[in-house]
Amino acid sequence: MRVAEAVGRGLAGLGVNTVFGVVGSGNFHVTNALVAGGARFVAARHEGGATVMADAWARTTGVPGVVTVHQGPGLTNAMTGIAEAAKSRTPLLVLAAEAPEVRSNFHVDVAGLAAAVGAVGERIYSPDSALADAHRAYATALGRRTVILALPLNVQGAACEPGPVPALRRTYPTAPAAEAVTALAEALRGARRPVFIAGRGARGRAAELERLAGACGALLATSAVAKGLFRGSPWNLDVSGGFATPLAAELIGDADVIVGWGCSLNMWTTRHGKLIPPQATLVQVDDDPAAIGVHRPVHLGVPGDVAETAGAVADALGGSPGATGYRSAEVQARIAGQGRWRDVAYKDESDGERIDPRTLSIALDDLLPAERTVAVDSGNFMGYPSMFLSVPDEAGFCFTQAFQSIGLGLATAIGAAIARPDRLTVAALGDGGALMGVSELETVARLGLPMVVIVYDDEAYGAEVHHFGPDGEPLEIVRFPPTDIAAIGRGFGFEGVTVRDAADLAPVRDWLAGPRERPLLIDAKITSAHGSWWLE
Ligand SMILES: Cc1ncc(C[n+]2csc(CCOP(=O)(O)OP(=O)(O)O)c2C)c(N)n1
Repeated sequence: MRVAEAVGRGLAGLGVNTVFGVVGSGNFHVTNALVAGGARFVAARHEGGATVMADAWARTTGVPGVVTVHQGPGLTNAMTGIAEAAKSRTPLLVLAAEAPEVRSNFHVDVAGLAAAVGAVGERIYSPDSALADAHRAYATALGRRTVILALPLNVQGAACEPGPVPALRRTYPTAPAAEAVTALAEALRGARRPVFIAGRGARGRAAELERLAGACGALLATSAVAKGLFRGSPWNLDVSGGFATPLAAELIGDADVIVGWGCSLNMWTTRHGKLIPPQATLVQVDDDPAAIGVHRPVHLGVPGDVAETAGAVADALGGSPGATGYRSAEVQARIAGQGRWRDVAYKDESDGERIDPRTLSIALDDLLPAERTVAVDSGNFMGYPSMFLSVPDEAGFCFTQAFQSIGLGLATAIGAAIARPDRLTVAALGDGGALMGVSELETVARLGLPMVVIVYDDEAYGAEVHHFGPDGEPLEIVRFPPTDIAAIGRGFGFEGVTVRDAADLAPVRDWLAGPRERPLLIDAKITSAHGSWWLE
């Protein structure tokens, strides 16, 4: 058997059942071997798209994603997606063919590219070590790393005798130290206005956090990437940071103890630190000790698994009746009345020609089924779908924004849609991001994904317009003439609707009531008199 086939079959044997990619000569055999081993192959139209799809699939399923790319340009095309995944600590394995001859024009320094963006460089060293090399790379990815596995063409083509694939290692959650549990219980026992901010490391652990929050009277918030985690709790403040509602910002700003759970407390989650009151005791719980205190100094750092730590601290507090803490009837009523952005009064700036993005988002929130996955691109517009479209839980929001690249939103939606076919996937894009990632519209149509793509179309790079406009800078270089994006969608096989007014959403209602045989693209011509609140 050739190494390429042994590696593909070996990875399938480890449980790889879905692979994204763009196939060229260098990854043809390994990809076909994965398929022969039982994996589904999803062909993207650009390696950047393929990588982001695998990333979003991994985030949504909780299982490492796998993407396969051709040597040279196949890998360089994938680099933005790889950077996003690496910065997000997505478990992702990139199978990258490699031209080993250094004088070859197709040769690129794979390990150097990996290191440059914070990914791990691995390689298939020899026919004898091939299976062990692939196994090691997959196991590293499993530990929340993005790994580029170089597959040199000369080694891929060599014969090997594959032995049995060893099972993957089992790992167990990290228990916190007893002293740390006591210290955190002490801090919470004395807290009058505690707030929990849960990050991606808390996904899937809402029940344990809610039990502890109930015992100490804490309010609940998340970073953007964990949005939806506390859906349904009357104490849910939704997202902390730039996206926060005025009420969430006020209540977090009055906290006396803030605990970040699996949350890095970075500049976005804390509004560059301004959301964290200086007098508050700041605690960070993370199963990676190296993550503690990276973005801001904390008073107490607890290395430990989020669920294990929350459970141990709740037990330590146990016995006594739950403290009221921040949970007064008044706070509850305020959250019920003003806890969502759509509850915040605003002046509708729709003028018949262009629709206010808030009005559009609220109307879509009402129209679209609650069982949905929302994927959002980058740009001025991005707060509207992120905060005005509700999601059923943390798996219902996919936010590939660690690198803040525009153009990733559509591929994100595709990966999430494949991971959760039971939910309607909604891709929310700016016109800039939509046109940058446009090639994957064909992938949506070809795969028959029943997706809704909403383009918040201001005919500009709105983020730049609103960033530089107030200073009187010339803006011609970031404005564009009108584009009929609905027609572009129809060309790819979508149903296309242009929306200038809430009444124009009638075809969306019809599409939702119909068989949804073709995906739907909504080109919403939005107002853009000023920047969105989070940008301002
Ligand atoms: C790959 C990449 N190139 C450039 C940028 C800089 N940038 C940030 S937002 C933005 C404009 C995006 O425009 P659009 O998608 O239409 O959204 P809008 O800001 O208009 O809401 C640009 C160019 C970026 N973030 N990523």
